[in-house]
Amino acid sequence: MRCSSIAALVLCALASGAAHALTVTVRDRAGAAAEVVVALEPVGGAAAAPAVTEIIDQVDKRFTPRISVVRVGTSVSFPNSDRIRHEVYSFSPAKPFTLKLYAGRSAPPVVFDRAGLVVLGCNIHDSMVAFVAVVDTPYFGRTDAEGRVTINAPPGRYRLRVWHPDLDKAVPLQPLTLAPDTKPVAVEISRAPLPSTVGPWSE
Ligand SMILES: [Cu+2]
Repeated sequence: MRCSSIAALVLCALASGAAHALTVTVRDRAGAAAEVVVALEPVGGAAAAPAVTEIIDQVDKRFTPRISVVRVGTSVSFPNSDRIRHEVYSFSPAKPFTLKLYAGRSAPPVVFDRAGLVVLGCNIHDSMVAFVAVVDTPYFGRTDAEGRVTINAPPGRYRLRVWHPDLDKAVPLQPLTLAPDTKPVAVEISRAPLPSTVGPWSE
């Protein structure tokens, strides 16, 4: 097939599985919602992926970044850049673990091998909290200050996942077929008035 006419270009894009850029905008009552996790989960599962490594640092008694999104199978290192020791743990069913009191880079990386939400804490400093959204897809991102994220994914059938720690109710997984003419998606979220619990993860 020669990719010269517009129609042929579209067919060529489909045939080659060329990525389509989907823009998702997330708002709450106050306006743009930043740092919202957005993932396109392929219906029928994602293809196998090479192992990746991410970093969640600890600086001034804070995890940074506070909200991460990683693909299942990602290995995360937890360097401690403070001059005091931290003890990183999670009780979350998707990945319970404890990195016993440590300094520097001595803690072994943790492999996030199950999809789901992992809440991180420090056994010494109660105010330290962070979130790892583990998704079964390579197509994900977090919204910027304008509440916007663009995700490149091949055409196909997906479920759109939206999550933020301050949600007061889960955002239902939304079926979405990605095609060259797929329009941008707008999502409205509802934030808990006093975020004291963790926003629910959609199942
Ligand atoms: Cu600590």
